[in-house]
Amino acid sequence: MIDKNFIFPKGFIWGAATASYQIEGAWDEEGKGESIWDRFSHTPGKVYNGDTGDVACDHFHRWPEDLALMKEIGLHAYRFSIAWPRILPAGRGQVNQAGLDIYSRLVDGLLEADIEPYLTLYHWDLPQQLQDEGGWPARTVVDAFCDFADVLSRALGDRVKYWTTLNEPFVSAFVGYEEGRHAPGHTDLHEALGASHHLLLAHGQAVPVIRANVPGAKVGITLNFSPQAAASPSVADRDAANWADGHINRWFLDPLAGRGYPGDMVKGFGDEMEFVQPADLETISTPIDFLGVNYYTRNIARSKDVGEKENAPVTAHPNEEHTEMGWEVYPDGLYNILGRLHFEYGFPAIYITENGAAYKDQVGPDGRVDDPARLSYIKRHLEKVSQAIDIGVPVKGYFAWSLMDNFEWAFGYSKRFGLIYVDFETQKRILKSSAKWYGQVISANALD
Ligand code: IFM
Repeated sequence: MIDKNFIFPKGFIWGAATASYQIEGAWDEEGKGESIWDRFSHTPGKVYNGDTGDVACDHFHRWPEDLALMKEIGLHAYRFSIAWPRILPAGRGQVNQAGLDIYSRLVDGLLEADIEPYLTLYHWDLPQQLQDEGGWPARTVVDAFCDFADVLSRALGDRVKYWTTLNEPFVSAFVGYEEGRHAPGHTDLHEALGASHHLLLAHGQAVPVIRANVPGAKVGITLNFSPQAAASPSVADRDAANWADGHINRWFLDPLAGRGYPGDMVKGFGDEMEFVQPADLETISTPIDFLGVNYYTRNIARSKDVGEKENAPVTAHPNEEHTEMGWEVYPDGLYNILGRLHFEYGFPAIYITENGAAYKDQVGPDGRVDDPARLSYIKRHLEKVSQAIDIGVPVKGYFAWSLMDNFEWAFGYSKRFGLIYVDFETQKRILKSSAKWYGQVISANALD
């Protein structure tokens, strides 16, 4: 029985999300070029256990089966991303028709099943050839991205109405080019800042391209958000929280909202940022139709500059509950971030494009996968979404991350986020109990 907290406004969209490299496999089939994640995962020592996305969930071949499972859950919408090197194996130029056909068939299948496609152009699998030309830190990537957006929106724009340019540019730029934990594995702040600027510019330049090709398109971008709590009231910890907020939340949000790069961060990075050209910020702030919000956890910020002894005692304690990623379960953070986005920034519409949790799921002796912790995680976050809607935040839909267990980047297959369990040896899929519960929530919120 679904209680009244789970009755959402009419028209609210219920979906689940995936990303190309995490599920498709078939890394070198049907004319696909190499991506930075192919190169990275094939480099020893980069991914846990030496795992790669070569096969992943074999969704490339098994998508009809996955589509049937989406139907069984009752999803209204499916958020997926396009492998850029399947479409343009060298990043630009020659189009691989076979690559376009694959996504075209998926889109037709979704529409036949009454599932709305929400397409993300870029979820981290840059063509390796573009990386060889300098990758995101090089301005030439911007035009290449716009060509990619043009080819895709011409091919699928008659059927796909919801377009997201980028997923989590923070991760592409800083985790890929500064921390080096993701492809291409560089550790250079200047590169990361250049990458972040060119990602934003590519987004801003692609928005009108998509709109020109897709009548009635809804175009947006997805950012990852994490509220920051100072570990103590000390000045140092409060500064650390403000810095982390600037880095993770404001660095992308402010330019998109037409406020330019946050001044405190520009000063703090101490970089010349010579790559910012006149008019770039105007392009970046081209109005969007929706903002995608990915939310998993909050962060407790503790200054590194002040020794534990000098610092005030930690007061913002993480609670005891953590997911398998070691991330604190903190549903209030979603409510806080939604309120902030609405009242301080005022985007016309918001979708929760990712929210979910990794746990150690196991197949029981009866062949079922019972995942009460994930169910509870999603339930408590949905309650917060509902409360945010009650105070006026225009949240239009929710996408669980993820439709199915998949390749969790540098963690390989060691973390399971899916509503659907995947046995990576046999490729057998099993709906977890959270998927069945989610299906009940969806049917209690029928579209008509
Ligand atoms: O798996 C990722 C996804 O690709 C982007 N957002 C966070 C998820 C969990 O780490």
